[in-house]
Amino acid sequence: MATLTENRISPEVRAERERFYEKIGRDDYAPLWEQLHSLVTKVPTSACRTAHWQYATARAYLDEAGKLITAKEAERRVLILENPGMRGKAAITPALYAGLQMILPGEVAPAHRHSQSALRLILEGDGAFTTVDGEQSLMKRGDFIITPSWTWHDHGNHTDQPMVWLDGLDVPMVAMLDASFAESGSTEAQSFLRPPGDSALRFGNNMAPVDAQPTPNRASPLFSYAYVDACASLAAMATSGTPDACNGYKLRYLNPLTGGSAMPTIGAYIQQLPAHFASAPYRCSAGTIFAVIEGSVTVTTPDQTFDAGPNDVFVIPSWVAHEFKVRERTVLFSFSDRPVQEALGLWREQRNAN
Ligand code: GTQ
Repeated sequence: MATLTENRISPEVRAERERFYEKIGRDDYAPLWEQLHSLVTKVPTSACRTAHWQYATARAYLDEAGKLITAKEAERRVLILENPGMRGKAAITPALYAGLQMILPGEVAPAHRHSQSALRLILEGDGAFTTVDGEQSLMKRGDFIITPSWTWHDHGNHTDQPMVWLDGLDVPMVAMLDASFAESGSTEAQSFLRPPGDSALRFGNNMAPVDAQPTPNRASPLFSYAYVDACASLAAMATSGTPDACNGYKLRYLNPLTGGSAMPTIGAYIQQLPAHFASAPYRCSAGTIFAVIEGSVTVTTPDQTFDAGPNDVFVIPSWVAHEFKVRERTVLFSFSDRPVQEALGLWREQRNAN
């Protein structure tokens, strides 16, 4: 990058500096002053762009993928949602990965575990299952399900309908830290160690076993957060309260043992925008992935406006101001790296941002 002084220096000095850079470059040094301001930027400036994936298109591609490869052969039959500004990186924001996964009737996605944390937001289907560390959960549309770091997980579908969900993982973050570990299970499906619903009964009733401590992976002991429960909470907020000017009625999914996010690296949220709601412009430093569960929303940023309907996914990069407008009551799920930024003292937001 050109420095401010560049125009004022003589060609001789310029050439001498270039020779110096080349010489030190051979010994793996580089001059900071040539790139200081592109490293330490005044505001976030990654290549990440606002982008929108329509479900109708995604669903047709998933159908095609379903004919080309089985879930078992693929291990995970997923179409990665690649940010158009960061193609080839398997990233939807610099820190996070998103994909759409499909399991057809009778299929199995075999057991494995990895240091990456994963979340699922169920988009389509009713009654396929995921098993996490020996506990099976049935999945319904709108449910939020977690696969914390280093937990065994396999997915399967004994229903007669395809099952599709949005995957969110901290893949780019773990790659940046060079902390990826993974292994395959010895069997396709795990054996059950606990009955279905066990974790919800132990930890989901505003109680916890008396000596329960946060686990080393700092993830919630609840694996599944049912959409009906989230809807009931949102409805209560909407019945007796005013919506937040930027967020409407917004809840975060939490780890009952810590009060923190359900997983340490990814925060997940659900919000209801009441009929005719128009949000105040808002931005924050956590690039955020949204999925529309109910209704539809017109999203406006300084560069673009688009409409997102049921099961559509869109991403708002760090520090991009955005406004939501809805006609009917709309429910949005979202996830971001906010808990990481908060833990490190980096997270910022600006309300009424222009
Ligand atoms: O379901 O385990 O989208 O391991 C990417 C990696 C899903 C999964 C993804 C994975 C999974």
